[in-house]
Amino acid sequence: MRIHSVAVYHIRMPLVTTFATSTHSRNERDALLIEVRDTDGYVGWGEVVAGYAPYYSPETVLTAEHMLNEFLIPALFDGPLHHPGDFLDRVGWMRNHRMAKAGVEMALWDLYGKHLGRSLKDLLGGTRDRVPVGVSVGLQENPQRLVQVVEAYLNQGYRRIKLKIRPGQDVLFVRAVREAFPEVPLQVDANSAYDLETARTALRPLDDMNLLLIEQPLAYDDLWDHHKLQQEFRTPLCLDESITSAEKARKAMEMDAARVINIKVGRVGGLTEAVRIHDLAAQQKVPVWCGGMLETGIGRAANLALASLPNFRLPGDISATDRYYELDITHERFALNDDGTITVPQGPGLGVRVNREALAFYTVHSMTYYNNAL
Ligand code: OSB
Ligand code: MG
Repeated sequence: MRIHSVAVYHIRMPLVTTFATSTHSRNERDALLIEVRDTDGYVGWGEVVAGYAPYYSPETVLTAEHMLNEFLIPALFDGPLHHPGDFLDRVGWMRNHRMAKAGVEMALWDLYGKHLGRSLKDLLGGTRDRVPVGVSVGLQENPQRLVQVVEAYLNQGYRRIKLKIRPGQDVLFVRAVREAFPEVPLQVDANSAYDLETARTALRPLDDMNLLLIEQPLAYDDLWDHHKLQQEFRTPLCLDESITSAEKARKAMEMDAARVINIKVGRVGGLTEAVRIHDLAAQQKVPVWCGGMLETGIGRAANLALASLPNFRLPGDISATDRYYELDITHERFALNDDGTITVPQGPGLGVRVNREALAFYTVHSMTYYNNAL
């Protein structure tokens, strides 16, 4: 694959419902889409999941654009690529900026799959054609409202519910949902809203609510305090923000700081690293699941392919398209099957096609880079 040109689109899409976490609330989502074109005329797409502001990760759409413009796109133009791994080797010297790298790597996997006529699922070693999914429910005003929102999702067919929590909106809210739906697989996500002391006391009652897991209660880069907290809780702790690489995952598992791992392609620097974490966790008998960043159909297709690997043993935050967007960037829309799963795309690469009209509609600005060395 010789890269002829790269287009970068900064998109902003309205969300169907406001999404509030312990850190912020938004009713639209910013992201970058990357379109890589090679000299054989094949096109690959990738999604950079960095947001408008550094609430979840230090990266933003603008830091990602800077990295693309200055370093990542020049690396793509620096000679032929035989595999997405060649690109990773060229940018291995760059510290952090994992979401920016992951977006480019995703586009290369799509391109690579199209060249070979093989799906991303097959290329990554996926073993299932449909994957169990759940829904991540943002913070709601009061427990009654939360129960209503959860009920609506259960009626749509979701089989697993994740509740966002934060200090003051935790135990009473979770208890209301647990009492209304005693059997539903339930988990919570604090997005780092507590410290060791406040978590010990505030989250204690959650340990008796039969939760699948408690996600990232403590600092976004912490391992050690999660280890300490885990020793006092029966409920498995799951790390999201803290796991930025396979190396971090190894350390977290060695110190019993994560009995479950949320894998997000962007957060860990791409699909290759995501598979590495999956494999490492499988060796340690630690279950993983696929997290979400409110992706468009592009990132969602990649998540589905990844979640088809065997150690993705818990339902992912990969909801149907209509949970997020009225009009998506891809022609394909993902729907929930009757068994609470979503079907993994089968076509070459990501297996989705971009709707150019929708793309133009959502684009804030775009830039095309040409390979001058050709
Ligand atoms: O912590 O999992 C998170 C969205 C933005 C930032 C962080 C998180 C989330 C989600 C979204 O929970 C889940 C989804 O994409 O459905
Ligand atoms: Mg999370």
